[in-house]
Amino acid sequence: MPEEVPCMLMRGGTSKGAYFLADDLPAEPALRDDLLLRIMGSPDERQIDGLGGAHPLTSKVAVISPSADPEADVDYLFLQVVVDRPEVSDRQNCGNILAGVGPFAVERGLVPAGERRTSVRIRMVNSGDRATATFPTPGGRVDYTGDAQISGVPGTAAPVVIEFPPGAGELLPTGNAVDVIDGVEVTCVDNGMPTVLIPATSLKVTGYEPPRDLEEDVALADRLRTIRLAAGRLMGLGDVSDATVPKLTLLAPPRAGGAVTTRTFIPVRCHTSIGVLGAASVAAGLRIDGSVGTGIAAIDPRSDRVRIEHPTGFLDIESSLTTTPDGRPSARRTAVVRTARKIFDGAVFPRAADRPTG
Ligand code: NQM
Repeated sequence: MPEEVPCMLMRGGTSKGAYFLADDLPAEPALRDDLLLRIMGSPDERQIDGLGGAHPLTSKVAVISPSADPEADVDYLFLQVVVDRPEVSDRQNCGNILAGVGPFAVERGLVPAGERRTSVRIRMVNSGDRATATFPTPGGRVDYTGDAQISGVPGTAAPVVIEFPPGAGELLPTGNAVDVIDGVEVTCVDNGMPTVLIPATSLKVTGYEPPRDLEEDVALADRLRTIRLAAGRLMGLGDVSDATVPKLTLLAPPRAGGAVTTRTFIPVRCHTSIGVLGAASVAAGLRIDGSVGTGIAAIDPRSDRVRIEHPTGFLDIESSLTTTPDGRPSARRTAVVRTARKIFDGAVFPRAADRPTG
């Protein structure tokens, strides 16, 4: 087992994670996951002995390697390191951590930098979907500074423009624009992140509460868990009791000029903003005729832009849909602007494996 592991800590969008070259980690998933738990400091709700930030949004890992796919430059495997359980999950993707993947690939020499900007074609291993990230590289070096501002991150930074071509999966995994679960009308949608859309008022909340208040609402947590377990089965995800997907997004009318207000559960903690692919799924879901967003969201049919309001501001998603020859809605284009920052580059020293006591 390596005593020190090359690692770059980066902020990707509104998340923070440890980025590794696949070659610097064990190839065997069980050994890799054991090492990552000891690097991040899990299981421990404070992650006091590792890099993790004691929240799902800051307990994330990206594993990058050159891609064998002719349409991609690099492969990106996302791993969620559970804070308080000895678990590492590859069952979800992460569009925020994705924002750091292109810059990391250039920094590590996997992709040559352009003279002004660089586009990196990324295969997202978790879902098999692709993305292209474009960011400034003046003089052949990644420049993290710039004037792009994203809600939930102080200050400004260089924009990372991410384009998602249509994915292969079903936008409506249950085949329905609306399903009724536990007496509540929901829309189960997947435009990169399996997500269940729920009108907030149908769970007796407004949808404008601060995340902490919602997290402390025990009755709400109970309802959400019931709905999530049933939705997971309907969406073909099987038993999701230990999975981080599907996410649950409560919808309420916009209050700040956007299309909708959201509170998203990931799936137990309430997101302080919203995930990128989660927002892409919300935006697509709102555009589907007859979805539960009808009558709640204000969607401008003349514009691709959907402004998703969330607890710390908003996230703009460019989203357009098309219809398949047999009449199913499907994503045509999804794009987003994020920012990323290199925080440190060096070596991380994993906590040693536990010794037997006594
Ligand atoms: O939906 C949190 C995040 C995410 C995921 C989560 C994400 C996405 O904000 O693409 O970015 O939903 O667990 O990093």
